Amino acid sequence: MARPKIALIGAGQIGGTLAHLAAMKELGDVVLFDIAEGIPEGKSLDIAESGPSEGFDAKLKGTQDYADIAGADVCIVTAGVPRKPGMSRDDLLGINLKVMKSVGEGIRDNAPDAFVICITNPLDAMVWALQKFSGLPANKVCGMAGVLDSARFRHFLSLEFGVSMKDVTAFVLGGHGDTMVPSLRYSTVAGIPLPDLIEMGWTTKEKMDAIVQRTRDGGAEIVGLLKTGSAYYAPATSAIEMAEAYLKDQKRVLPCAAHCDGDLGVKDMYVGVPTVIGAGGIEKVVNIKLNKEEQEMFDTSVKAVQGLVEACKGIDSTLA
Ligand code: A3D
Repeated sequence: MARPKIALIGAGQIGGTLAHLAAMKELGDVVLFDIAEGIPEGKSLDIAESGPSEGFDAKLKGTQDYADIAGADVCIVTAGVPRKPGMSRDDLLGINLKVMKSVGEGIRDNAPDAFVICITNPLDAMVWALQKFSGLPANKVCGMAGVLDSARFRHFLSLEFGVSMKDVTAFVLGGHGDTMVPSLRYSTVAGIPLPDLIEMGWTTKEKMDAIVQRTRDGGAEIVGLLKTGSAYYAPATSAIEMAEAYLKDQKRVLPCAAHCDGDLGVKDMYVGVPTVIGAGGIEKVVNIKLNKEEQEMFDTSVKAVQGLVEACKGIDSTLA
């Protein structure tokens, strides 16, 4: 049986890291596509040359030709520009929308059966536009943000509690932006919800609130430190977790930007919700119950995404 084919559209910081991870985990053969000549070819060759030491079997190819992604099982999209210090994700909308158009058409024409994971920001609006431009079924197109946001939340919680990250679960809902909704109630240490841990005196509400804020600002914290771009190791790892769930039909329950059509009260929009990812793509959106405070925060976040979607329609009339 042939190895699965993984197409990475965008060979920048995240794209290169994705290629390295996909090869090391032997998820399949990798095609790295970018408009920048030499970059995908150079990164592919460099990673392939790490194969003998690492001991993986995977072919890598760099290209500027969409024909090379033909028949891909998974496409992970990072094409576009990242933000610089002082920029919000939303500042990227106009330029990255144009990129989504060409990428969506490239996927439509060459890899229409792929499971597509978008990472390009502003995430929720870009994945919405990418699905429209590609015309792929909505359950086969999703966005990576929730896995990363909840990984950041889990990391900060494990530091606060002094316990293994493996025993911390965390839940983040809503759009990938300043309005994201990290949920204390649905986040646990070994199954014990955070509000119970506050009651037990293991931490305080103030400390939890500070961690929630640090999670919301997680991307900006790294942009501020790097100065020349945004995070790439953890974003790549998060998308690989989603790709692996699809390729191995793992039925993982992961938060991601999924198409909601009535789910959690959201109509025809992509927003961060808990999902089940397996061989059918986004097999299910988990319609969790929110309390009043969470619902208000979620609604604010959905409204922010809605504003960006409307802005996309204003820029490209084919989306209206
Ligand atoms: P970067 O290293 O600049 O790579 C982007 C690549 O896209 C570059 O190599 C470009 O040449 C290429 N590119 C530009 N236009 C096209 C095109 N039309 N077709 C194909 N390739 C093109 O950025 P990065 O890898 O650091 O980040 C990529 C995107 O991910 C940015 O939009 C970031 O904002 C976003 N990002 C999202 C998250 C989420 O959690 C959602 C986290 C981190 C970064």
